[in-house]
Amino acid sequence: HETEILQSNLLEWKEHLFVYKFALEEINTKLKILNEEYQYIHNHNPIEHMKSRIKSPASIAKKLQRKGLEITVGNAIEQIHDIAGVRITCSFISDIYTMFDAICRQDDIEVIRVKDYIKKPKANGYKSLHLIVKIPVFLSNDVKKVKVEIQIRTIAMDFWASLEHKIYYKFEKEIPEELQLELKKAADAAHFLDEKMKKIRDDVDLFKLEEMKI
Ligand code: 0O2
Repeated sequence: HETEILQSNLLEWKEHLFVYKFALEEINTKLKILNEEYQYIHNHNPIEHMKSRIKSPASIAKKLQRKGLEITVGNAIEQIHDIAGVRITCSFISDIYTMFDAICRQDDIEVIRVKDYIKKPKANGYKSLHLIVKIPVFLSNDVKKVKVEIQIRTIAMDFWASLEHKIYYKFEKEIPEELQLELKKAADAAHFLDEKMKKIRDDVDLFKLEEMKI
């Protein structure tokens, strides 16, 4: 059913969705600049790697259906906030907030929503910082403010979320309680790793400082 709806309006969908690609390019450039500047000043790059994607019309239609909304371009633009998505993977938790602050300080970016699943993880253990931002895209006769979802997480959080996404996320049925518990334990283990690596980095910094004194 959803494919039929999409097929009949595919041209209209394409016309409205092409600006999201430009918005992603704008955001990617900004993030690359921030990362390189940070590397230059602090000799440390907060971004480990970055990935961006445009949601396909079929996935947008599925998400609209999941939300109980009619499959229209208007609803997609208004109600689906992650048509354009960037995932930033950072080395340390502090890098996540460094990037967050830097993004908030950019005059042409309007942060319209923040969901901090690091301070308040989801019940299954999911952690990530989610932002919805609006960024202007300058076209020949128009300026379009385009929504982009930015997910920022550490390598350990990404490891957990990527595998959990493959195994369980969007699982139609209820996950058995004992498996939910195991999943939560795995998330705790990922968090332990984040804390451990932070401690090791702090110790190395201290060590270097001591060496400089000698
Ligand atoms: P996909 O396939 O990754 O794109 P909203 O309409 O924005 O208010 P939404 O979309 O649920 O509601 O917002 P939220 O909570 O910010 O989550 C958006 C995205 O975060 C999801 O997109 C996932 O990518 C990711 N996410 C959220 N919760 C989980 C989770 O429990 N596990 C994993 N692995 N990822 C999660 P999509 O479109 O649902 O999925």
